[in-house]
Amino acid sequence: MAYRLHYSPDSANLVIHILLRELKIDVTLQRVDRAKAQHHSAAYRALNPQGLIPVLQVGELALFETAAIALYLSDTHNALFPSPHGPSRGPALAWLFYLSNTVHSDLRAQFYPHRHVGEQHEYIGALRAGIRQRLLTHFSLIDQQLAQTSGPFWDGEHFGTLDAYTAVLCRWAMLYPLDDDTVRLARDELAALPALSRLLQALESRDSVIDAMHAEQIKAPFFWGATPPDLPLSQVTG
Ligand SMILES: N[C@@H](CCC(=O)N[C@@H](CS)C(=O)NCC(=O)O)C(=O)O
Repeated sequence: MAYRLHYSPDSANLVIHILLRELKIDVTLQRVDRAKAQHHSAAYRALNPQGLIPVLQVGELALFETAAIALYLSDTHNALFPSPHGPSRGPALAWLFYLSNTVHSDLRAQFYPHRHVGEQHEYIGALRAGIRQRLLTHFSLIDQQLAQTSGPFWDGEHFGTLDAYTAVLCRWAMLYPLDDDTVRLARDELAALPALSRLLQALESRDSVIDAMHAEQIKAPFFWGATPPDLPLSQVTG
């Protein structure tokens, strides 16, 4: 089966990219040039009608939505996520949906606030301050959940989909938006969450993470003290 990942460095594809490397799947990387708005082209919208990155093509299939792609990969490879009939499947699904439709969605609103309130700056400031608080609550909740495992991962000693997704969301929350340093989460705010910190530390030196980050022109450190990919700002997420 041929795999093709439509990606832009440090966009949501990073989660999928880590999982593909973890599963040792050969993938063709198809760069989407955000500066040229290639993701808004008719050709790209034929793959993802929302015009969002990423898309993973698997043979004739064009898959979009990060969590859905991750789950598809896990289910088709029987790895990185609890199997459909296992006892931990239900809770893992709940947290996957939470990462996707709450944490990731809040980050999207943080990066693109004008899409919610227009260009009126007084509203943007209030919206972003509110989202910042929400993000702290989300990561604190995740930390409490992670603290109940033997760690460092969501499934104790076994790395999986939830780990890659959580870590990438933490990276973005501390690094973006580049244009407003009052809304980014401070390193110390996440470092105060011990179980989450343990997860980020474990992923910093994991081969699949290092390989995916390097392929997306991202240099270490990837989480604490992270820097954006070495690209013109118009091509960088957030
Ligand atoms: N819900 C989507 C969100 C994907 C997303 O936010 N993609 C960003 C890049 S990180 C994007 O395409 N941004 C361009 C835009 O919103 O116009 C998913 O999970 O795949």
